[in-house]
Amino acid sequence: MFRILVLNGPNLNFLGIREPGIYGSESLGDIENRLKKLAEEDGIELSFYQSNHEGALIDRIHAAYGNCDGILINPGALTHYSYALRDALTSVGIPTVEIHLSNIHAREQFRHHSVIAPIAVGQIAGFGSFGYDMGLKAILRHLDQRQG
Ligand code: CA2
Repeated sequence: MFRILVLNGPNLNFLGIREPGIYGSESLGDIENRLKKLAEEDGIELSFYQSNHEGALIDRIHAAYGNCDGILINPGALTHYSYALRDALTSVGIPTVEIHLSNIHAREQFRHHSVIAPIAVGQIAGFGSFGYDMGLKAILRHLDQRQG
């Protein structure tokens, strides 16, 4: 059974409360509940963590070392500048899929670049909360293929 950690970064606790036009009307709790159902169908063990603090996210990534097979992460704005978050993901060596609700490439210039993308298995952006469902499928496919 694969163990997957779903991480969400700064401000994503505000999902469903403000800016539904950009980020949708579902709360983070709604998304997590849907993922739990999907995971049950696929026999996956999911853990969830959201923080507005870079260091707390890094600590959670370190804690995943040795007891987690894959990570789904929406790093929020840390995507665009946090080498510390990127280094944490590289340190633990856990395959990671990067997720964004919005199409970061169609927004302000500063959102076009991700420092996480080069060390991720792949990036999903622009499909709203469905991106998390896609990310779960994608990480499972990746882990299955690796297991051979
Ligand atoms: O599109 C995404 O998922 C982002 O990671 C969201 C981040 C943004 O900084 C990235 O460039 C793209 C922002 C998350 C803010 O979430 C809010 C949710 C509801 C209301 C206000 C902010």
